[in-house]
Amino acid sequence: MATTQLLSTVEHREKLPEGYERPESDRPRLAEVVTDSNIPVIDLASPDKPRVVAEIARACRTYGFFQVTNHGISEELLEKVMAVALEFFRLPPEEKEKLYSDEPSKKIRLSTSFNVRKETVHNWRDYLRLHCHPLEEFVPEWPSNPAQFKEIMSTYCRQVRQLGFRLLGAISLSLGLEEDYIEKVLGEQEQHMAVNYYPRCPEPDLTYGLPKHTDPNALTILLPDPNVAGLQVLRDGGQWIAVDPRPNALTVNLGDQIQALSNGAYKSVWHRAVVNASQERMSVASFLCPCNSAVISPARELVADGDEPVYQSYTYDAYYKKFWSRNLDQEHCLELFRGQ
Ligand SMILES: O=C(O)CCC(=O)C(=O)O
Repeated sequence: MATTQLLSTVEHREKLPEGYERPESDRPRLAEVVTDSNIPVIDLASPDKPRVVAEIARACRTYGFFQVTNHGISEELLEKVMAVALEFFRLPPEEKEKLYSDEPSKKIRLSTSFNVRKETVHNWRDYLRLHCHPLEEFVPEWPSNPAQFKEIMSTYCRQVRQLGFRLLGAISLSLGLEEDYIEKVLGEQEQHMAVNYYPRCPEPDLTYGLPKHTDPNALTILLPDPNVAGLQVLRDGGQWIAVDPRPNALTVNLGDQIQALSNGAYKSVWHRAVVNASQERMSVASFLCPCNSAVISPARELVADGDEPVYQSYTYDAYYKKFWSRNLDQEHCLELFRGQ
């Protein structure tokens, strides 16, 4: 595919180009979405640690999503990350072409939509996908334009990884497990980043930035655009709710692997990104992923005596391959790993 298919290289003013319009039955119905101010906001600097763990437990059971404040990553760094990411997408087309690929297994690539080789309808998103761990191995291949990109993004990656480990510890405790339980199971965790750019869209009612999906990894930490909402989360009962970005907060969601490890107690929730006609939007998603050989199965302590675990044991490698062999918005990938 030629780079001209990157959305960020052309201004689309009047109509969606061919291939982006969803059928009537699969549109975002933006007028029906509500903004829910109840999405939990958890202050990680609170001295009352048991309370933080209890709040995490409640957020994971009911929403699968929460926002964290006082997370230890400075406002200044968050601003720099957003600014340098935007600068990247503003580079001239010939500069972006150097990094373009639609091969999902490529560890550093600029791409568009989700999986253009498989999907039948495209999504209104360009994204830069970066593998981030070990940093020394991958940073040399990251974009060297803008000049500050590598330094700012690698500083952010290191800090977000530490935050992720803290959260995984709190999530383990909130399940009644040892604090290091999840970290031990996941092994030497991989870390990936998706720097998402959603240009202004002429017909936002007809398409998605990203259609509904769950994340295949363990934990996702999202730096949302502070000025433009676009992330929406599905509640039980089928209501889509818009997450209102809070200044300096990071949005956390559980991936499929935490749902499996928790024996289904915690949910990897469907979410999607919608676009709008008046403003471009960015987000930077950091994914903590089990190492490929990690064996994922429900924690024994969470399977009641006499019950069978909800999910089979599998390696993360097998799960990840299955996830990428499908379309993003098919049934929950974890359903394919249910116990017999
Ligand atoms: O842009 C967003 O708010 C959501 C991004 C997302 O879900 C993803 O990158 O997987």
